[in-house]
Amino acid sequence: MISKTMQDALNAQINLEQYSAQLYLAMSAHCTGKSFKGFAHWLTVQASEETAHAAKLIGFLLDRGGRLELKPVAAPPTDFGGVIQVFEQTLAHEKSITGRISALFEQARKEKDYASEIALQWYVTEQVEEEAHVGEIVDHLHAVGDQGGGIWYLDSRMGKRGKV
Ligand code: OFO
Repeated sequence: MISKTMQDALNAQINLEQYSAQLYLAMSAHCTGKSFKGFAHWLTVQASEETAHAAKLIGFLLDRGGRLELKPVAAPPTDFGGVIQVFEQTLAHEKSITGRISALFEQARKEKDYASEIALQWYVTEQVEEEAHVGEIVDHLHAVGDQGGGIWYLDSRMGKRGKV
């Protein structure tokens, strides 16, 4: 049986994963509004991944006999500036999530909750991949700038996510 502390921490993380999905959907809509359909597509796919991350944590919590306590999900902003800023904010958000996952992992370790520690390893690895991937996108965006043909080329590449 999972501890109350761990249960609360996992419920908080589930809420954050749901917020991440909301945030990326809002960013996607923002990019669509600027006719960047490829960036919008990438962010919509990312939002679905975040929903799947929440679902995976819910499954784990229930398997451990924990109680799911869903809370209201905070409303994301509606304006994110230019595409470069959108992805800089995405990177900053992912870094903050990495911090939360590390704190959860630390908690599991402190409690000698090996099952949670092992389940959370997946999220530790996932955050490494996500930060690296988004960091690469930010680098490419800085390289091409937000004017000219380069950004439209990047937009068409981002539109291929999940279709390759
Ligand atoms: Fe949930 O994967 Fe990053 O945030």
